[in-house]
Amino acid sequence: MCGVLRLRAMDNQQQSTNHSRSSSQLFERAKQLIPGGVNSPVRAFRSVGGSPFFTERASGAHLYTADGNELIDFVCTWGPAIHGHNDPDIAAAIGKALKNGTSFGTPNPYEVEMAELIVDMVPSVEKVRMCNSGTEATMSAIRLARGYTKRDKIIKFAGCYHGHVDSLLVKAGSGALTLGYPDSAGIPSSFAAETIVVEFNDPDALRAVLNEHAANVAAIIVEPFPANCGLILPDAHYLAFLRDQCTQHGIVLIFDEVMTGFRLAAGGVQERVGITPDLTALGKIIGGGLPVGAFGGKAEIMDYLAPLGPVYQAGTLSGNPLAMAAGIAALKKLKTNNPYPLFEKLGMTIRNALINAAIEKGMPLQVPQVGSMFALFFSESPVRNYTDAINSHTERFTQLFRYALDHGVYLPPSAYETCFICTAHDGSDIERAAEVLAAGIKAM
Ligand code: KE4
Repeated sequence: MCGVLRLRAMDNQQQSTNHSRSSSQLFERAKQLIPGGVNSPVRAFRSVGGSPFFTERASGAHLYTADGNELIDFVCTWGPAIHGHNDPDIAAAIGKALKNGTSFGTPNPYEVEMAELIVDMVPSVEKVRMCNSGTEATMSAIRLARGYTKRDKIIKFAGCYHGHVDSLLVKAGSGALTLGYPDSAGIPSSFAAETIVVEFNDPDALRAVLNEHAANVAAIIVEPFPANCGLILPDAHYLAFLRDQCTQHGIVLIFDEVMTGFRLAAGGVQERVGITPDLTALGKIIGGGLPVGAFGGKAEIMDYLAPLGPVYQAGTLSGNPLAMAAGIAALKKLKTNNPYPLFEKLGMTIRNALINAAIEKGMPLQVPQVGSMFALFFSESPVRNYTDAINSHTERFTQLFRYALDHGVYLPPSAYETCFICTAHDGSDIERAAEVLAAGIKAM
């Protein structure tokens, strides 16, 4: 029997003794002041029902809620907490930097060290520009590709989410798909007209588009392992196919590794599969939990950026010393500890528990898993693209989400997200979570 974790039944209505306000009280106040009561839509629990819990603090792989509940967390703040929450080395780095001030608005030594780390770790990156979110990173990479090629169109893949960039919120995944509007309102049709959407893992579909539009396509942007409509694994050679097509047509290949960067390998997917994009968008882990994004790649392209070149991009807090210090500590820890073999082991533990439980139950379940990322599709066959994903039994995911939460395990509150494992899950947490998720499937 694994170590019993002190868990309390999940009850948002429960007023815990040592908390001045419950999640439901906080949510009522929030809804008066913040649209939907949240600062990012996917947090609203809209697709899984009920109201979101509020987290008061986090440590390791655990969240501690305003209702006095303790949860094993598989969202990991949507990816950044790869070392677990409130990592002592990252906290110490922030504390040390804080003594020197919070923001200078001038170049600072931290930015140089961060740039050196990224160039050292990410194979395709010769030069890099820091920004403040994944959205800024992909938005800037698209603008740079258009400025460099002097072409207007971009190609993205159905279900991929690249942040809330106007030109990329077209058949997008993550919260947009979760809430049912993958094509957001407020985007002029003239903008959307410049974005061509193709089904992932379908070479013929891309060839057909390129036959007609290649000469006017600036960039193909792709999550190399799409993880915003659940987790979709690329067919063998598909990423190499994208690379070849971009090379052949002079199109900039952008890997959006905001989620997979530093997670699936120190150098992200591009190190794992040996494919070299022209530009890479980064975020999440790179900030150690503070707001950071970055984009980088071939120096020849990056030098089109102001102040060297004609493509403008800027940010008041870009390269902020606190965020840089946190990110440097996070990246250095990955280089030192090399947690990737551990992630493969922990990921397989969870996957095997889920698959075995589903077989015992006689319930069709797909669990795509790569390293510290996994997702659940209640589907009779493997999910290879957006269409497969939206045709899976998402209501069964919701059932499992609720069971897991009631038993102290927090999965992402949407079937169109991916679960994350951190180093702090090792040991009793992964065993307990595997036990709970297997029981949840059997209880369906
Ligand atoms: P941010 O602007 O949220 O930092 O990054 C946007 C982004 C870009 N590219 C990829 C591949 C991403 O997954 C994201 C953001 N991921 C979502 C979760 N699927 C963030 C969670 C949220 O929107 O609240």
